[in-house]
Amino acid sequence: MAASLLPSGISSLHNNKEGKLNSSSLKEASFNGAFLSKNLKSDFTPLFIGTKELRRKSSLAPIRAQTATVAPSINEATQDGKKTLRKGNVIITGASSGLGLATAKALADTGEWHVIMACRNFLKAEKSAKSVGIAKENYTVMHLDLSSLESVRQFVDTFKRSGRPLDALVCNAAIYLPTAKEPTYTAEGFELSVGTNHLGHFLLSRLLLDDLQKSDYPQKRLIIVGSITGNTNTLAGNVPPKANLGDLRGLAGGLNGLNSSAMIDGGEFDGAKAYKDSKVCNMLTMQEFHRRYHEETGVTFSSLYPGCIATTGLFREHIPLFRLLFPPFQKYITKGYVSEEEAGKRLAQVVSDSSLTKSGVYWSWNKNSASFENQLSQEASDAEKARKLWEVSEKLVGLA
Ligand code: LMG
Ligand code: NDP
Ligand code: PMR
Repeated sequence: MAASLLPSGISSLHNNKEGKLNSSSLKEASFNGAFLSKNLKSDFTPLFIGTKELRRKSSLAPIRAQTATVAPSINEATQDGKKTLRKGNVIITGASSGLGLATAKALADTGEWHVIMACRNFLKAEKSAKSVGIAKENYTVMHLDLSSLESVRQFVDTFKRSGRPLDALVCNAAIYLPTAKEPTYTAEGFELSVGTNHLGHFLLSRLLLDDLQKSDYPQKRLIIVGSITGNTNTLAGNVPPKANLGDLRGLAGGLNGLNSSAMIDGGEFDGAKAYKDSKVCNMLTMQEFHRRYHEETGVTFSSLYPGCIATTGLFREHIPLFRLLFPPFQKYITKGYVSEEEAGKRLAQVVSDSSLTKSGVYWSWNKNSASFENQLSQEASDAEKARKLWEVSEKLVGLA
């Protein structure tokens, strides 16, 4: 089973030599290969409600009165008789900056997507959307603080009440605390990096899987952003401190720094390691979703390394010298650098490109920005660890 999850074709490590891979062996992925051609685009209008949609709406009868927008059904006849697709609805967590914002912009600009920006800072998200020029009708900001499971539940509840179908969910938000000397904690008392990046998203995606499954969109996708630094089969993943979940004893103990360690493996707190560990959790979770739910739900589960976006807010807690040197280091030395805009296009492909439908894949890009199925490290593709992580995580977030 594990073997079927392993990417095929490419066996190379995803280090800075990616650009030297033979591009003929790589899957070309064009951003223009989205579901729809522009001329078949439909307006997002509540006037057309198909029978399938009506059935869905009626099952949500008690809350229909609060529903501001109703999506038209998947196929609706236009005046010239052609069948068109309604806009897709995608939730992107942490869309107020960096990769999430660039992805929101890329998807919204196609005119084919309505982006729900799931953000902890409502005002910042609104300002960011305006500053990059996302058209008003193409986005909605909704409050979500992933460092509170209560907030996650509230977000899901509000989203479900909106009556909007869900066609794609992008778990993108993350924090990185490389200079923290002591652990800090989420509302429920989990170490903040793993609590936010992994546990918050774990609960969110579990609670929204049902909505994805119900979507009548041709391709339903759940994407969890991973990273090269969590993969020890790469040079970047070998810069200390290295990711290592061990036997998950700290996580099983509640990650609270009281009766258990604040680190997943039970070790001493290290903020940079906690981040890398959380990325391993993200990549393992994607694969466990695939194993448990791909066949049953038809949802495509994916992860990716978008490239090193060395200028984002992710490094806000790092020392100023690092923030100064890191972008030129990545641009001129490792050549792993990618702009926010380019990275946003990559993630947008994983959301909507009709050639990236394969489930259980960790996507990466070579220098020419051609996507390929990358190989995860041994730990990040350990099926047994993924199962254990799933079971421990569902206990911690109150699902089991
Ligand atoms: C840990 O340390 C911390 O302990 C932890 O708390 C946490 O912060 C964690 O991952 C985060 O890091 C990491 C430590 C690893 O790394 C460093 O301290 C190095 C920081 C490097 C940051 C990048 C800046 C690189 C500066 C290059 C200047 C570029 C200027 C560009 C100009 C372009 C001109 C065209 O420590 C180690 O991994 C140990 C080994 C590190 C040895 C460093 C050797 C690296 C070799 C790679 C090339 C480096 C560049 C050489 C400079 C050439 C200058 C022209
Ligand atoms: P940014 O810091 O720019 O974006 C992170 C986003 O997450 C922000 O919008 C931030 O909100 C949000 N966020 C943080 N905490 C919470 C929370 N508790 N609840 C809700 N939202 C929260 O970083 P990037 O764009 O670089 O990171 C995006 C993703 O890309 C991450 O998953 C990261 O691991 C991944 N990645 C990044 C790489 C890089 O080189 N930058 C490389 C590989 C992967 P706010 O704006 O309010 O702070
Ligand atoms: Mg790394 C060989 C290529 C390469 C790539 C693609 C990255 C990506 N890094 C590479 C190499 C190196 N880095 C080398 C040789 C060093 C030692 C000088 C190095 C150091 C380094 C530091 C200190 N790198 C870092 C840090 C961070 O604090 C960043 C981090 O680990 O965040 C968790 C980081 C990153 N390097 C990357 C990428 C993508 C990151 C940041 C973000 C992430 O993984 O999400």
